Amino acid sequence: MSRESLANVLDEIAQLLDLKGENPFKIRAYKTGAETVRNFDGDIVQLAKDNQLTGIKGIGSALRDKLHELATTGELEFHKTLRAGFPAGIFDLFSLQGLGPKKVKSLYESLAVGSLADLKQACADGKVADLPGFGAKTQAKILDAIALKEKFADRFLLGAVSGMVADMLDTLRLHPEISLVAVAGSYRRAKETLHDIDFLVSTREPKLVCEDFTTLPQVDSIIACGETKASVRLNNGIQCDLRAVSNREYPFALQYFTGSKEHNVALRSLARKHGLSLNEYGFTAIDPEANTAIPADIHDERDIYQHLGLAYIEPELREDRGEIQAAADNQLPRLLELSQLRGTFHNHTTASDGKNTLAEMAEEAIDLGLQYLGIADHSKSTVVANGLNAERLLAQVEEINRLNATFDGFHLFAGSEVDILKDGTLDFPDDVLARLDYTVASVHNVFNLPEDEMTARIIRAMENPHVTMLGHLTGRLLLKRDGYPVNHQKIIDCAAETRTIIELNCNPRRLDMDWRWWKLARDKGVLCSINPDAHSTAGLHYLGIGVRLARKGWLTRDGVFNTRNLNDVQSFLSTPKHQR
Ligand code: DGT
Ligand code: CA
Ligand code: ZN
Repeated sequence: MSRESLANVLDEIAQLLDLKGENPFKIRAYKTGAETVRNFDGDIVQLAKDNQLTGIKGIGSALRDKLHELATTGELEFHKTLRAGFPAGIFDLFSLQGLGPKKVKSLYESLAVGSLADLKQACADGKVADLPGFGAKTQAKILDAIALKEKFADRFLLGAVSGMVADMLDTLRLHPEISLVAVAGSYRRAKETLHDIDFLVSTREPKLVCEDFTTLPQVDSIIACGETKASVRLNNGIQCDLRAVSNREYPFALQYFTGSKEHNVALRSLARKHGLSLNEYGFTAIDPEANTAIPADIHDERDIYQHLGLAYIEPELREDRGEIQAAADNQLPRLLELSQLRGTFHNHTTASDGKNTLAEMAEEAIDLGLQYLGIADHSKSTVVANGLNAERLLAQVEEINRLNATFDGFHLFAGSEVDILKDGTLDFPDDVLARLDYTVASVHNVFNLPEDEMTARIIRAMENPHVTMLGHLTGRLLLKRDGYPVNHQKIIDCAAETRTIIELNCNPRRLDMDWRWWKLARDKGVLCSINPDAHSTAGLHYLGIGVRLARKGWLTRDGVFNTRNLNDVQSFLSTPKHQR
């Protein structure tokens, strides 16, 4: 059992107890237990196996025994019994945006709604609107949430699968019959969400490799297993294909299965101009009579592009958005790399809704090799995240000053993630913001404005001389909710004019501003800051996925503010905004 599955069982118990109307303290104990398991600094699974959980804050004696049972047997009798009391489909209801346990409970008790299909039918019949505490508006919202869930069905977050993919790659590399291995498809192109994962290997024993692939520990069930291809479903639900080819075919297969489809279509039409047809097996002459030279020396993807007169195109750029012309003109950008980041902004601590202290966050940033870390806890209007008022914020600035005196070659920047209020004013007055090193301004409420009002609201915030950067532009939560409508073009123009940096929020659920806009922003001279929006030390590691999406947006070192070294950042921040 993994740490995550232990925590998930505890969360599920909390939900089930809630449905049963159990004592809130008992429910809270399971929720806290799940959190504790997720964030415990150490091998909690092993400790549970060894029955060594005594004395861990957040895990009482009842949970201790249950975790021991779970870790040793993979099951929990108490959980199974609870679950058996409800229809299996009820858990899908909890994942609907805006549907809490109270509402699920009343839907279940009053209307016997036990699945998404039941709920959809009950809404269609107008029964949900008649329930006390619901009404027509809530019913409409539930229908929207179901539609959203259906729209996102079978898609997964890039950030949620990357750890698993890396583990599988490591295992495949060790296989004695596999010489080359890669993940192709949307994963390799760093699409923010994926439908499936496409593994590619080269081998002389394709059938054997396909069979062995289906026995990887991450595999839940086998969909198909043939001579050169296998399809499986992994434990987390995502489908995963393996194609086995020869060494000679490998570069062609890698290029083909990396896609995108649109990129490949454009590349094939270029090949045709050279008299060649290109597919996953190789180049062939279109006209066998025409004496077309077939390249014999293709060893990797680079050779394929080169033969067509193109510079190598990084996978992230292969979306048919101008990369082929740029490669022909030798005008491709030299893409950003993780190692080029020198620090980062927009990070939370225990002062608001973060899980780690200032000192712990700083220590992690130092371990990551960064020269500086920007702190930006929530401001007072974001009450749910324990936002800071001016007094607490200024006390934090003092604490940051004290800590800074203890560092050598590392610096904390004192900032705030200040709320952009409904009218575009900020949650702190200018004289408070003036005491900070920098400010991230973000929208956290009143999402339902029309596009022009939302755009004007954000523009007003950007015009504030103290607003250094704009946080998560659209507020989207990938596979959960779409962003609020906002005019990107106008925001980018305003950012260029007011010298406001735009954040690329690296949280795998956000990745906001979207990669499709960065090329335009860069061309207009707008700087990007790659910000993890970390709510824990682990959250700082989101920088890696942020960099992949920045690359997808054609960003280079020059276009990214936090590639600058500490001195340059300090002098930038101390220069008045309009002179930057
Ligand atoms: P996904 O899986 O929806 O997140 O996106 P992809 O791009 O990974 O799509 P997938 O898995 O269907 O196929 C992987 C690559 O294989 C795709 O990017 C291009 C290539 N490919 C697959 N089927 C076709 C096809 O019918 N025509 C062309 N031209 N290319 C294809
Ligand atoms: Ca795919
Ligand atoms: Zn935020």
